[in-house]
Amino acid sequence: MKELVIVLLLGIWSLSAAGRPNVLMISIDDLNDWTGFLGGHPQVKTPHMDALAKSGRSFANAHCAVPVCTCSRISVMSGLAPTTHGSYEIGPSFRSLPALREVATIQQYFKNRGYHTIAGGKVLHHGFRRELAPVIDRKLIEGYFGKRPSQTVSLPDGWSRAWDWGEYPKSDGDAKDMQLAQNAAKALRENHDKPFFMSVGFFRPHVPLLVPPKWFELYDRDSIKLPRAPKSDMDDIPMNFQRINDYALAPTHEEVLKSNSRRSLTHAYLASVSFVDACVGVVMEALKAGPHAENTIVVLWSDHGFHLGEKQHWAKRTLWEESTRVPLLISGPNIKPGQACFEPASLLDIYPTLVELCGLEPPSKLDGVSLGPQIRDPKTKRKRPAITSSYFGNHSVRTRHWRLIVYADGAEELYHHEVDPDEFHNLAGDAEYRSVRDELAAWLPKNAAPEFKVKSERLRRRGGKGQ
Ligand SMILES: [Ca+2]
Repeated sequence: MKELVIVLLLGIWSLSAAGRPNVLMISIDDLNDWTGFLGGHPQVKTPHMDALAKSGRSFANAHCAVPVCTCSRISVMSGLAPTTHGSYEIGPSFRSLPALREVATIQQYFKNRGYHTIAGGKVLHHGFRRELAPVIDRKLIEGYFGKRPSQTVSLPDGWSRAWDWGEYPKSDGDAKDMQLAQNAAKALRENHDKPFFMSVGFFRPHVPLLVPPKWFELYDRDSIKLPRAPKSDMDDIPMNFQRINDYALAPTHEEVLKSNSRRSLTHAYLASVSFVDACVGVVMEALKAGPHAENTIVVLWSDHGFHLGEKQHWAKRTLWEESTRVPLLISGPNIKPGQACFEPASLLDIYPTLVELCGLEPPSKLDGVSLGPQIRDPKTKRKRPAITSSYFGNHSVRTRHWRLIVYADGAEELYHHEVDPDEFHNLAGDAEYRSVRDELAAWLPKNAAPEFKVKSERLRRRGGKGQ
């Protein structure tokens, strides 16, 4: 009898969240490695994220599961790879994927275990709507786009309006991301009767690159360093990369050059990164000053990277470093500030990591692996590479020093990051590296789930409008 009571009590305790840490998950849209702590651009100013990186663990070799918004976010929230759920391009929402019908989002998983769920901004691309709506107990803000100017600001003729850029709105207070930051800050200053799982999804530096003037003024337009993008870089790359732009509304590199927009767009991206950094700062200042400073795990990530002309490409969807590499920061109670971790990590690892850090049992199926060992010691080796998939059948395998890309048609690229961080020299086919190639190829997904496409043409078109 006594044993039974203990078992029952333990059961009740394990279902209760009392005493567990809070989670503050900050996602950023289309932020590549242009942050101070990742060093992707020598002039970028991101003091708030740099401070967060210093306060815990920065995963400096972290990569998305899919280099496009919807599918990357679905992968993070489900903890499942695209090769399991079948979403490789914008279109299906979380619940429309047959493989995820019975799968809980990470927010739902924590809610089921006694957490109060708070969310706002762009978390899941399609939002927590319809049957997912009850997952969120408290909404921080409606939508994430914000006001658009009545006329375009800088847009060249013939470009998608989604790609406008410039000084808009006038002040931070009128910008949606900053309003979200302020609402999140308010909630962080409040007491809650149970632990919370707060998801804050900032939309910049996603296009349109519209942010208030002060963020443009942070940079001297004429002395901004442009990324290295030699045309000759393409000479050893298979032609199939060109299909990557099929669905996107991004301009081609030729269009950017022809309209003389390269420098202005780069300026606008840097301004947008600093603006979103300030939004992160508002949230982090409130956390530090509020009642939850000592008991909140913070995880900050971006859904994928972004090209600004490298490999003659703009935006995302490629399997190269600019598209797959993302900031991934984890800090909180019992996480000692320290060195960055250069072992490969995947955004799929967020789910199992948070479950472990909060002392919860993981769901039965997760495709990632907890980063707990690397949070404790950044030098702990990871055997498993980071896998990224873009469109069905194309995969990249990224280890500490190498990247292998294998396309659906069998074409390959191999890069040695120790000596070629720009991925300028494709070593695929070089007999000297055959064994490296084979070792990496052993990690390529087998039996990848076929691509699931939404049937509705209207939905597909709407999905295709997102970048
Ligand atoms: Ca995105």
